Amino acid sequence: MNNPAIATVLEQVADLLEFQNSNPFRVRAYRSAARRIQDFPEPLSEIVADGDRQLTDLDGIGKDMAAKIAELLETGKLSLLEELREQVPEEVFALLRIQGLGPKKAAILYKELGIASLEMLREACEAQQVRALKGFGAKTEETILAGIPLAEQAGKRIYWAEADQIAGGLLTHMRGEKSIRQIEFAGSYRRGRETVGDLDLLVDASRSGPVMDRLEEFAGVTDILARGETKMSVRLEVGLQIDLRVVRAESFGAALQYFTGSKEHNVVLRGMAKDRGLKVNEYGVYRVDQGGSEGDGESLAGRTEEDVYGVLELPCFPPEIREARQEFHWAKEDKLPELIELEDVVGDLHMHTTATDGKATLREMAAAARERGLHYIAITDHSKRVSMARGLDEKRLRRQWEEVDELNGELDDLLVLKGVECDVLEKGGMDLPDDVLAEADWVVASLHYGQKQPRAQIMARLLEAIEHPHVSILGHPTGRLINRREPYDVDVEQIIAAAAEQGKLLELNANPARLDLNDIHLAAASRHHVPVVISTDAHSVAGLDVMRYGVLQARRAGLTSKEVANTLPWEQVRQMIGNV
Ligand code: DGT
Ligand code: CA
Ligand code: CA
Ligand code: ZN
Repeated sequence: MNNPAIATVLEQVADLLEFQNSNPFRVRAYRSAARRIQDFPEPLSEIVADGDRQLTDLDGIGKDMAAKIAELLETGKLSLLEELREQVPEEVFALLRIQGLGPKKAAILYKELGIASLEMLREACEAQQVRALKGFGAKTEETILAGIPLAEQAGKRIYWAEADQIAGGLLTHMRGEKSIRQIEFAGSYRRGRETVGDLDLLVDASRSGPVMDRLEEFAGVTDILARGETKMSVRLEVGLQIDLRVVRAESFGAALQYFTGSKEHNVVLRGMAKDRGLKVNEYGVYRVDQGGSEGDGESLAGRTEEDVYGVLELPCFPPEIREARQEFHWAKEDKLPELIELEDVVGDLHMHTTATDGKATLREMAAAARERGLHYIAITDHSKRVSMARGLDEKRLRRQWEEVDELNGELDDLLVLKGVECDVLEKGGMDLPDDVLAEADWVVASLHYGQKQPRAQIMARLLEAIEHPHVSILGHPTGRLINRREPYDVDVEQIIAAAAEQGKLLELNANPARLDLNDIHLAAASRHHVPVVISTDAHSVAGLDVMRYGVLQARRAGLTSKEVANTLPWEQVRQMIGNV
């Protein structure tokens, strides 16, 4: 279990304790421990494994908390959380997922109106019963109602990055079973979707029994939902379901193709097969006149995915583009894009330091970027409007730039750019004077306030920012937070058109909760020849490692390295934005 996962469990404990109106000090202890652990630079498991050190050496971690963490690391579970879960009706957890509805308010809804599910909550809001409660009001009621759809989705799907964490641990665990010859994840996880509904695991093994036993033993498995001859489903503590299928070697490729999907991609594939008198299923490719189900005649292919696609004279599509959008068209034209890879990325143009809300200093970020082999980075701390993050005014910004100059004098393999993430103000206009922005190498324009304004207002602000002579790029252009916050009311097509006209760039924010722009918008940007920049928006050294999630998203959009500006040397990016 990694640090963020531990933090999530402790947050849940805090939520449930607060829901139960427990001692506020106890609630706070769990919350602050969670926050502390979330960004702790070293895996706690290493501290526990090290005989010379103790978890209690960490600030804010007492003896009791250390024992809880040790239990989590050892078993993947926390008995306290399970007890709390038994005391609180399960549906109530769903209420806690609504943005702006904390455990305290959820408790009031439960006690006063008996609300224990999102459906009941929706009805109560629509009947205007919620606004009558103490501390709620009409505005709160509206916000709650608007947040219900997202909360419904959040209950069913987790971030790809979280699924990846679990998948990695599961793979290591399963490999301990020696009879496994091949093992691969399929489904939305393999396709790299932003969120994953469940994990589909495929195994090639001589016997299924030992493989299934092994899955049962995986830490964190709480329920066996089904176990048959070749299929098994389990549920993990975190709520995620895992579907396991054990197949024979001669069908492994066919099963991998089938269960990778997407459903829509498979529909097109089956149609193409049919036109050739063939049938594709999870066992192989068959001639229709020879039956076409398992055991019916000889399959023409099935051992590998390449074979399955090959029989249909198709390339083995990268899983990321198997969504029945452009891939079959590309294949027909023999123009399958060579998708961008993490190694192509040579710069990172959005990151924060301790000058604002980052956790690492300028020098620490630069050192970490060098370690990761980057050639250039832009330091883009917040501007003054973001007072919560102690955003920079012109004076502090210029002082930071002096530090950057000094650092550049010492480094010969990394270029540090003078940047800023300048807020686009609620009333329009930039948060810093033009003469300051003119001095920057790189200006990210972002909107952090007034996100709920009507479309006309939002668009006016964004378009003005794009047209601003010193703005290089729009940061997280739609502002959505996956599973948590809807995008601003923005016409992305118009934004892309404006960026094309003004010679500006658009960000693909690689944070796994943002992934903003999304795949559809990125493909549109590429059609309009607007270069995309994949940025980490790192707020810590570890934050630099989210680049790979952004690259995955870019691949899903069919982007090659040519369409992503930060695969190019800085000199060329600079010319793109006319900063010469
Ligand atoms: P998810 O789990 O909601 O994130 O999305 P997927 O794509 O992983 O969907 P899932 O787990 O229901 O099924 C995995 C793959 O198996 C899916 O992408 C395509 C294939 N598949 C599953 N059920 C069907 C079906 O009824 N028809 C077809 N053609 N394919 C299916
Ligand atoms: Ca799935
Ligand atoms: Ca599934
Ligand atoms: Zn930022």
